[in-house]
Amino acid sequence: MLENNLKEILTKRFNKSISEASNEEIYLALLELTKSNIKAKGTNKGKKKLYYISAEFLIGKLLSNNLINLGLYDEVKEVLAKNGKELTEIEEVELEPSLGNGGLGRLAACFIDSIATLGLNGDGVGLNYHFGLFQQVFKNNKQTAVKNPWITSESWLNKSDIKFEVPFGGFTLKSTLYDIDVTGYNEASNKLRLFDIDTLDESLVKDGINFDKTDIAKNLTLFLYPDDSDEAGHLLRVYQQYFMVSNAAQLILLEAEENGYDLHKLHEHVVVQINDTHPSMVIPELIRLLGLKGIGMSEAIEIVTKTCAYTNHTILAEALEKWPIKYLEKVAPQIVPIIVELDNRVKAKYDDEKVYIIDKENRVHMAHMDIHYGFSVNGVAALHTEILKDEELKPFYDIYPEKFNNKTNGITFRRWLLHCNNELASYITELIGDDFKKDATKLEDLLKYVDNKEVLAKLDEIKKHNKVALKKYLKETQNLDINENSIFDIQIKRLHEYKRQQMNVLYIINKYLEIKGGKKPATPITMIFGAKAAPAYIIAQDIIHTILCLQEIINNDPDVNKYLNVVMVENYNVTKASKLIPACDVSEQISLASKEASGTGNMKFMLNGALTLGTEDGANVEIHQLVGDENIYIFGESSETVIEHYKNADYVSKEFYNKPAIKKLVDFIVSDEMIKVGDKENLERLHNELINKDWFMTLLDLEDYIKTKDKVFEDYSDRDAWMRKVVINIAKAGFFSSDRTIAQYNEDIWHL
Ligand code: 26Q
Repeated sequence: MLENNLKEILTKRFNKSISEASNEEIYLALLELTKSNIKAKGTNKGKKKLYYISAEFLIGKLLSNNLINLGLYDEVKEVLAKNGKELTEIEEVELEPSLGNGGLGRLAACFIDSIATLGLNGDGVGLNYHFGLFQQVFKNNKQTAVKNPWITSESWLNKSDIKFEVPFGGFTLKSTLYDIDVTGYNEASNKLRLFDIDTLDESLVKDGINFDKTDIAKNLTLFLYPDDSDEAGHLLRVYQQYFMVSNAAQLILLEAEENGYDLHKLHEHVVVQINDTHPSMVIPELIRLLGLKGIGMSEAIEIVTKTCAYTNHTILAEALEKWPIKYLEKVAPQIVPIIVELDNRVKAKYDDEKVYIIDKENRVHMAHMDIHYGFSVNGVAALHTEILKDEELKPFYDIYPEKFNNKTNGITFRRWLLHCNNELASYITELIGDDFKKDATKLEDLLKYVDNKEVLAKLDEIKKHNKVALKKYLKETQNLDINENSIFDIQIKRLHEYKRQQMNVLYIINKYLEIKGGKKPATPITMIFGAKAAPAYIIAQDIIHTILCLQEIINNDPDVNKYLNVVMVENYNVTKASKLIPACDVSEQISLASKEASGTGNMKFMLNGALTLGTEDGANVEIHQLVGDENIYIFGESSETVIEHYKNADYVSKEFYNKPAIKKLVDFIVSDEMIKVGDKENLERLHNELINKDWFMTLLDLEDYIKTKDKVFEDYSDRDAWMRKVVINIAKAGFFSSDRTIAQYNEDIWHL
């Protein structure tokens, strides 16, 4: 049946059989076949609909994901194999849409998968960035950035006939809506709705990622902004945000009217989830549009407050968006009086400056608007939500305790197990059947095998296969040679000081010096990094530079390279994550306690049989609780201690630097060896930062980190004991299915 369909499409389009067709032609045929299968299954319906508005949807490649969700993956793989073709090679043809920075964008992608899987009526709404987030290219041990085109003449994007007009200060832009089908696992589909402008001029981008910022009508949807909340002058970002939410609000009202809903009861039919503050202007925009439909201000405010819910993803104060009101006056003057009115109502009721929307410096605090004028505020892991309630958003929690709730993040097991680690998924199925595919908590059935040597050995063997596959991939893509018999220790995530890649760097320096001094590890170690840094984030660039210099020195040192290697994977993205994670032994989750809201990579690693080396931060806390002390490696100061240090401003990195054992490691950054392969200016800046500032307290936890990590590598030698821990981690990962997270959102917030 499927085989005939595929043959038919290939004949019609290219007049070729499966074995004659090129990988590109087969990809196009599978695209067509998949789309028509999705259509045949229909879309989710319901009397209430969710709009998940997000500036980012880091969806990754879609072919295999959709085939798995439709239940066609194995059959397609077989049919292709029969004709001498490899599905994994066909996958290579597809370009990855880079419509996100990191965790927040990937979370949105996992969520829309789970929303469809649970059969819920809910669409994602965002923007169609043509060049997405920049592509990272290494040159002279440094990151450079170029555009990342992903839209081909035929793709998953379907142009709809929906068009709106978005009024900006002084001009209006016409929008067009594109849809991407979002398949559920054996269920009907939903849509990801991406707005774009017709007048975009891709030729504005010449070299790198620079372009003429003046003409919004030509540049609005060229790029996604990197997560560089420190940088000043984000006017274009505000244009993007208003364009996104005005379109979203118009779409919501259009669909409400098509369904004949009474706009006075909008909240009974619509719920809007605001993904961080990036879509916060949807609140005044909806109020404005309801006003145009004849609904008075007070009633409109009430309706919108009952419709909108806000998710917070960060406690870093500098990352909470505060736009100068001047920006808003320029971009969308029509919503400014509404924001002022919303703020006046707050000021009339509360005389605490901390809860005002517009501050003394005339900046609009987007999160404050969301909390006052939304019905739900959630954090993304238990610890994170507690910190929001007790510290960062305490004045709001005092006013609205009933609005606050926790929704611990999750990941879709379709992509992060079934697809990326097919061999492991098949073996699990052999052991416990395939109920876990629909109910992830069933993975706990694996616990009965914790002492079964045969099972442990088989799991170890699967890990080895994945390591060999990664070795091959890194050879092909970056011409790097890694040792499949070494321990794979992996830190992959955006480059940020609070995530502390620099602490991992200091560990590597320590190990390097130890090996040089004759102390060799029992098992060789490969330290793997993957990270993009916002181009304007200088220290982050310096850290990447340091890692690349260490890679050059260590991998070329014959005294050391048999025992230790360093690898920085270029252009880390979803595709690379799905090759790295199944091959990992040690998952690095070493953020400064209290700073990582949740993390989701930690969950992906655990599910794929890696052990966590981490601080008591974000969702690590919940992983720790689930697996127990014996099956995780926890180190570092607690979030309480860290928060106290900030309050008292009493952390002085120099005091730690002055310890000889630490000084030696930090000073290596500016050693002759390093300066020979690197750039003195970058290395000195990082050196100085660690000694004189170290805002994220790297040196505070360094000694405990080194000690704990050494223990991890020692423990690796006892294979049975290690694999026992691995089984427990996989078995306990079920809680982190995004199906669970979404069921909780629906139960507590959305009520679809
Ligand atoms: C803001 C202003 C201007 C330009 C960019 C931004 C910007 C862009 C992206 C600010 C923040 C982001 C992304 C944040 C993010 O990814 N947060 C992560 O969200 C994950 C999902 O909840 C959590 O697991 C991570 O802990 C959190 O860091």
